[in-house]
Amino acid sequence: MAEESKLTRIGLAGLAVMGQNLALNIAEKGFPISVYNRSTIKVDETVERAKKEGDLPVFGFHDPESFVKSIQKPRMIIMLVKAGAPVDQTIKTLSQYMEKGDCIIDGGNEWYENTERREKAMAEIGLLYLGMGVSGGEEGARNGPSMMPGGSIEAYKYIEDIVLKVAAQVPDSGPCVTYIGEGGSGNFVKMVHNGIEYGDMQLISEAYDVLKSVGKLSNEELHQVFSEWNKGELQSFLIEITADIFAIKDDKADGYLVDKVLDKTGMKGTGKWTVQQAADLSIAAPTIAASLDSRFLSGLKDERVEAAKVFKSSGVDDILADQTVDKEKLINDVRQALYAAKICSYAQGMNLIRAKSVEKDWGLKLGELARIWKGGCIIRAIFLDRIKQAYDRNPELANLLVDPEFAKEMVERQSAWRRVVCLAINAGISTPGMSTSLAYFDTYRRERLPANLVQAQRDYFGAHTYERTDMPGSFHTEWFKLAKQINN
Ligand code: NBP
Repeated sequence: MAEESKLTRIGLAGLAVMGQNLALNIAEKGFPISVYNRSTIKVDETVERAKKEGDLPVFGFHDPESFVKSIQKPRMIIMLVKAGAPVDQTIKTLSQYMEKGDCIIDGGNEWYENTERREKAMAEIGLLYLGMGVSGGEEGARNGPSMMPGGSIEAYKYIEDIVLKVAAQVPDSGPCVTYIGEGGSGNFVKMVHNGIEYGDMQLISEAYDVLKSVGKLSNEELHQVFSEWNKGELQSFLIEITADIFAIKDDKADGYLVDKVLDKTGMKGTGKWTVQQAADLSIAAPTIAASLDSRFLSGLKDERVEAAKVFKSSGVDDILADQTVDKEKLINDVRQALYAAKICSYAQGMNLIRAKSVEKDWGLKLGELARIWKGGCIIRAIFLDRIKQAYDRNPELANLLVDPEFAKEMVERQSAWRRVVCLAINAGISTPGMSTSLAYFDTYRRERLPANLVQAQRDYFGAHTYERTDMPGSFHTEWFKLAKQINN
């Protein structure tokens, strides 16, 4: 491979699920690729797969030096290893053989500040750096993911022709990739994408719970309902796979597999980072936070089993049994509740991205982000086109909820949404995502909130001052003294 004519166009290090599939995708699009992994067995597996899947131009290397030297200059190397220390170790391993002007691209779910730290460190030795969030899981990586590259624009230009071809292609809106912005913006946007994904999954699971627990729908019926929903405004990857899941029979026992899956959700950290960032930036993201809390609570399986015993005799099960509902009406209501709550969740995610963009001066374009999420990624949905249009209509839109089209949709769906939340509350079924989304909507749309009282309390016990509705300035009142006079 050392001859100039035989050098590959790009390299990829880290051949687990994502790396292996992305390497094959790149090769299939006509870009010869060198591959490397710490454990060499994955290198051989990848080369073997490349042969089987059409003799793709994938060249495997067992040592980092020959891997790096097999790539044409300036060398572009994508890393897809576990975020954190493995990324630093891989950079150390590879960078010693790289030369000025070469570039490292981290395709993992990395914390954005780590990318910014590494970009600076790489610049000191003349290397370029990109943090490129990749979404779409195994299937997306192989056949077309959504990619969010941020960092060195110069480096992006070197890989632009590759990523434009490798990304998912959406008719009428193009490849699902764009240069996101400077620094760690690509990782940040990917992180919020994952936060939104948490929200979507939680809301879907609540729709399932209400339909199953209150509406008593069977798995066959749930399959039908979700398949039907996937033909309309809710059409999306997550609704599609949900419909599929309900149809899968258990291969180890009678019944459906979904009923045997333990009700305990794992997580890797991007949802938590999203909520932490929202708090840091004073952005309300209650739907995403509720999704995260639900994962925490799901993890307390043993405690929940005990709690269920404690409350069994207190009537909670009876509440459920008492419900009689019109199935068709319930299905229709839940569809609308899911859609309206989803708008709230996306509004929160988009506001978080905008707040960070302002803080970091990244100049992110929200409509363009909605465009590159239309295909390839886990949250891909027909609905994202609407979001893109909303930001195209008004790039300064304060909140998706007040876009005239979304506002109209929220109003049309609010009665159904309120019915579902009330029904769930009365049935003792928790719908934290749908309920908190409704509270977000009701809070955001109200001109006057009870925050006057909170501020009065703060001034009462802490002299924190308050503003008045009828005159400018900052005021403090001796509430305690006045109250004492009244009470005496
Ligand atoms: P994993 O996140 O499971 O990481 C496995 C890879 O990291 C292997 O190649 C492994 O090498 C390598 N690695 C580890 Br672990 N420690 C290392 C070290 N100290 N030095 C060098 N290499 C090391 O892989 P993945 O699921 O393919 O994900 C890759 C990245 O993409 C992650 O950041 C992930 O969060 C992100 N992501 C994953 C998905 C998904 O659906 N899985 C989707 C989107 C994004 P080894 O083989 O020698 O152990």
